[in-house]
Amino acid sequence: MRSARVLAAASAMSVAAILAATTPAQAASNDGTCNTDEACIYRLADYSGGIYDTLSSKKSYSGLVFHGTSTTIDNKASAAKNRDPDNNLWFYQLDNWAGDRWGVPAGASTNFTGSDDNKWSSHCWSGATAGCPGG
Ligand SMILES: [Ca+2]
Repeated sequence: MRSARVLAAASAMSVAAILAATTPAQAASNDGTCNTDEACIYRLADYSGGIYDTLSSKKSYSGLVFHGTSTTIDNKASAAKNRDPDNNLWFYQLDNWAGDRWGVPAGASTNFTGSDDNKWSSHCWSGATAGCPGG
């Protein structure tokens, strides 16, 4: 019994080693997965209907599309997650971080409701992005 248990433990360790070797260590922008440190923008409420995930602040959403689609994200965000545990994420009505804004605290998530639905055209992390006007 003792040797069988040791063998089982050794097999589990081999599997763990293989998984570690094939799993990317770094989060990747726009890979369809909302990773730590990313801003994740969703087409529909409750984090559904398409995702755009990025590690970067964006001064314009022009040309950016939801992962695996041709649907542009500009003026189409209905929910968002701020996976950065240290910095507040701000969304802006206009390009270049201008117009109305909505802040998502570090590590928080939100649905954009009412007149704030389908409104946003740029974003940045205050504290982490030079020139980001949010608090
Ligand atoms: Ca990602």
